[in-house]
Amino acid sequence: MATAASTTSSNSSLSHPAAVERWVSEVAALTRPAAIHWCDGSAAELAHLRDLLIQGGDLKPLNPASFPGCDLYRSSPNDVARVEHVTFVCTTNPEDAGPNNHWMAPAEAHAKMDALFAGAMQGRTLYVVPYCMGPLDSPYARLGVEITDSAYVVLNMATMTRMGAPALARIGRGESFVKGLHSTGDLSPERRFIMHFPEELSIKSFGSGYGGNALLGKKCHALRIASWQAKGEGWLAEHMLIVGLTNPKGETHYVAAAFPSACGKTNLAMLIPPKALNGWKVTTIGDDIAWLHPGPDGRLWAINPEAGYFGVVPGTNPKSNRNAWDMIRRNTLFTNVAVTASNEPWWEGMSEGSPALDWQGRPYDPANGAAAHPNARFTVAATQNADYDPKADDPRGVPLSAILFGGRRASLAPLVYEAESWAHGVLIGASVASETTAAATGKVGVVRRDPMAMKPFAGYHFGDYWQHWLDVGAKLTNPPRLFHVNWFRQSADGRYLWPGFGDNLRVLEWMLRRVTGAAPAHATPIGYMPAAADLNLDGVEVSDAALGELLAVDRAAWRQECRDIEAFLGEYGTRVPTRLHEELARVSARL
Ligand code: SAT
Ligand code: MN
Repeated sequence: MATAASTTSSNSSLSHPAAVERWVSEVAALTRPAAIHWCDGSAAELAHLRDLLIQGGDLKPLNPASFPGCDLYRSSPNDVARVEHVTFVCTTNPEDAGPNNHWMAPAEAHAKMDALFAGAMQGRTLYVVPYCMGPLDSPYARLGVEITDSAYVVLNMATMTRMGAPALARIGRGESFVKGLHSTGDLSPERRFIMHFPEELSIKSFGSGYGGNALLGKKCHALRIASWQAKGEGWLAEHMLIVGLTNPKGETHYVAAAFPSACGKTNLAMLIPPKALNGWKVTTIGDDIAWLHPGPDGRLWAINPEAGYFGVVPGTNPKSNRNAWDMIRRNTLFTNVAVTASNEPWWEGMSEGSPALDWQGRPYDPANGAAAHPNARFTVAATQNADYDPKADDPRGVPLSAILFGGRRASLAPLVYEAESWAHGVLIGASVASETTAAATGKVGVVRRDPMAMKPFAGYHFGDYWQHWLDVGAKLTNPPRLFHVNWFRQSADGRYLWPGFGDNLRVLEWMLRRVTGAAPAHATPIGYMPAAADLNLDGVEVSDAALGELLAVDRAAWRQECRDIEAFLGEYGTRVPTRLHEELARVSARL
């Protein structure tokens, strides 16, 4: 083997499963690192990596008095979001990737990537990062190993996953694992590709150090590869938060919700009840990804495969998300925020302080745009959330009472409506549309279809994916109810019609009364809806006119929407289940 790499002595006691060892040797021969480090996930190891990054100037400790244990990392300015245009699903049959993915033949993709990886780690350390997605003792958890040359990625993976020796031990007991190979390369956008090989359970990512491009356990494994695995194994890997809602009588229901990136999943997962509903308690299971399994009891059970939050920072303040605000004041890794003169992190939407340096480290000048990047992020352990739900560590997960779909839509979509059936709900999920956000490169604010908020993340053909949703539903004798919500409805002059944030609990409260059979609703052509009087609106300022708009179905606009949905489904051809066309025809006929 043509490598001078050696394992560091600090962790040579780890026993290395042969399959991992073999793959690491192959990768080392190709990438030629100066050293190999097998991560055990210990506190000492993470402290050492942090010191290394600080010494190298990549990580800047923030004010230790007000933000103890917090650091700032600045990305390369051209590397601040996911890059969907160079993200590929590489299946033997191009049809399997579907029109929703970019496709490349596996052999061609491997050749392209291996050419980029050749010699890419010279002078660098190759980190072997074993991780477990989901509780370590859960039968629903899945294993992975990421090889990366970025210590920043290792620190993020240590927070976002169950990383280290116990995960490697599970692999050592013979469980299969996803192989994720990552190098930051030279960060040039022309040499940046994110390739998925679902048939081989492997990922190759080159040229980016950012978020979903580089923390391979997250979108690449837990959504794109896992959705493919889930299809074969009868479960669902979804882009959903999971939240526990306990009413004043002490009854708890769990709800999952799919919204596109940067549409408030973290805020909903950490909702603080408004005063009028202060007998309620909201607890967080997860804020981004849910793995859903039909249980022996006919219910749908959810685990959060992640162990931390990689949340959008701008807009976080005590009013929008008190828990997040408190949670990110210690032991938090900030990426691309601004800093104040007293070396505290600063971002737009923060009600105090002012920026001295912007996210690129330049003296702040409003002429350069926002001080913090709009997609600036915090990485923090989920257990730091004051309302962390210990059931997030339950190997069985939690049973779901409801699933919400939603997006950011200034017009058309009402505040809330309920599907008539599972199949109707699958149509509603498949038709989700939202205005684009800063989480991905490209123009912001354009409405695009984002089925189940999975457009960038479904690892296979959407037609097959919708059929799989119908198949999973058929196995559930006690399925969660399916709803659509829109917190982002605006008036003609551009004001939000609904206060959102904590007040969204008023809508959730109605849903849970639907689940228990206690709440009234009326049938509309698009589904069941509440009247204003069916919602608890104590102590909230929403005018009758606004409520009228929020709870109305504009039939002419919805007839056009149905034509748009029909055209959209048409883009997916014959793999779209007939049942979805039938459900759409029923809605159209009622309109
Ligand atoms: O994809 S990221 O992990 O960078 C964040 C997101 O889009 O949810
Ligand atoms: Mn997300």
